[in-house]
Amino acid sequence: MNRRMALVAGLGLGFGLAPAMGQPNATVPSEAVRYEGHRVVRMDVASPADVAAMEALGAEFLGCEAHAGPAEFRVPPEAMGRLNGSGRAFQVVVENLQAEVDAESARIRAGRAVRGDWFADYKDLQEVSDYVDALVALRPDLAQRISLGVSLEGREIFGLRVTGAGTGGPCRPELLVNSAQHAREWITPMTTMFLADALVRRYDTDPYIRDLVDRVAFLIVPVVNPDGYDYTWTTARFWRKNRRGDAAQVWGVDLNRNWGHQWGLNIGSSGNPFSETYRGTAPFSEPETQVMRDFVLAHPAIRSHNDVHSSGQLILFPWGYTKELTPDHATFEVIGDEMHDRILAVHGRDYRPGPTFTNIYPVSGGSKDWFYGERGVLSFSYEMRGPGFNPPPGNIIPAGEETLPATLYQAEWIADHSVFISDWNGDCSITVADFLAFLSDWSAGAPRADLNGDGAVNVADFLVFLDAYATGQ
Ligand code: 0X9
Ligand code: ZN
Repeated sequence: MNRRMALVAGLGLGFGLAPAMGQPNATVPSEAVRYEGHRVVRMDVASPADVAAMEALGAEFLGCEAHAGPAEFRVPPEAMGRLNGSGRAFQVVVENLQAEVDAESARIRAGRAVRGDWFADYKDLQEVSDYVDALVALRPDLAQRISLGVSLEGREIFGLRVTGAGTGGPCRPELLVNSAQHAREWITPMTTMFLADALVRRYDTDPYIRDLVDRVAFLIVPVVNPDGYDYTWTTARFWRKNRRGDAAQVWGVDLNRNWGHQWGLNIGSSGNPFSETYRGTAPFSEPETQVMRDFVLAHPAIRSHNDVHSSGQLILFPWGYTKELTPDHATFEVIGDEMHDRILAVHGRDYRPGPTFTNIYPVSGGSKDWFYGERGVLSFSYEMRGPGFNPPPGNIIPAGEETLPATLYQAEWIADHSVFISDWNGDCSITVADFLAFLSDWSAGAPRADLNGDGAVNVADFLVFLDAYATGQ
């Protein structure tokens, strides 16, 4: 049994569950969730069964996947006796997790008083938003603020579009990079803002960046889950989901189980509202995933996507819902391997590439499956470097530095491979006029209509066109 499944089937003592069972919710002002006396312990685990046994004791696994070797767990005070009685060997690495959370927030508050590098420490929602504005103000010729819609609690889901005048022409492909679907993964908006910062500030001096920014439009959405993200800053540091609930309590939906491709499977998501992988009541039941979906539908030039998560040092691609390989597996592997090599070359970190289902664990209703399965978009995720959800802030810049060339490679790949099959008349938009133009070439047997390249123009080519047309490719 993999880790997430164990968590769902077990006691469900995720960090995020504490507030769901307690008072804090959207309607009643609430006390911060505290981790007083919670320890973090490290031990050697031999198999996922060991992780499941620890969860049965009331501990939470803090890794991204269960494999043999050292693993860390959060142990609430009431579970400590059970752990001591279990006879397992362990080492306490954090005596009091609340002290860590307090130290983190004190450090961030103190850091605000000194002017310094924006990437020196983590930033709250307002600070991220302000930095988007600052980058736009710096280079209005390259960057515009975009507003995609609003969250469940009415917060703006914002981002920026970065592209140069350059030579790319009106058909330029778009790369969407988003982060913080999961609220507590604080290093992820820092990483995507690092990308935005590099594109804007290095455009004039770095010819590689300039060329890509001229050929590709970068759409960067740093916080997909602004309600959850804000909540991790004000109330519960380790909250994961959005803030779905009722007047009595908030349970939250895991936004990365709410996307509408193979949604609702019991492998890779949960129907239990108090699970950390709760999928919601229907595909796209949540405003945050609706906003992202509608944005993508309105941008058919999005050719590639990266949904940034933490942690575990992985590069993930579809599928998440099945162990079957996608028809584009070879392409995903080529791109994933190059991203891996580029990351490794920067600071020596090994981000293992592979399909979500086998490289981490089953995920159904995840964003990547929808992007690829419904839109034909080459969709990836990073699981950033850890440890856990609050790596020391000295990791922010290295994390940004190492993933930057890999994300630029994604852009390079789409810049080099962006022929829009269904833009038959070449006007950069895909409309019924393209359909009619294709139809006329196809029925005349024009060589150009031999889309599968088998030397004949027949119904198989028609189906290739139809599929491309339907998915905006
Ligand atoms: O469980 C998840 O959603 C991701 N791991 S995390 O520890 N960051 O929560 C894995 C996500 C795989 N990605 C998609 N299918 N989009
Ligand atoms: Zn995540």
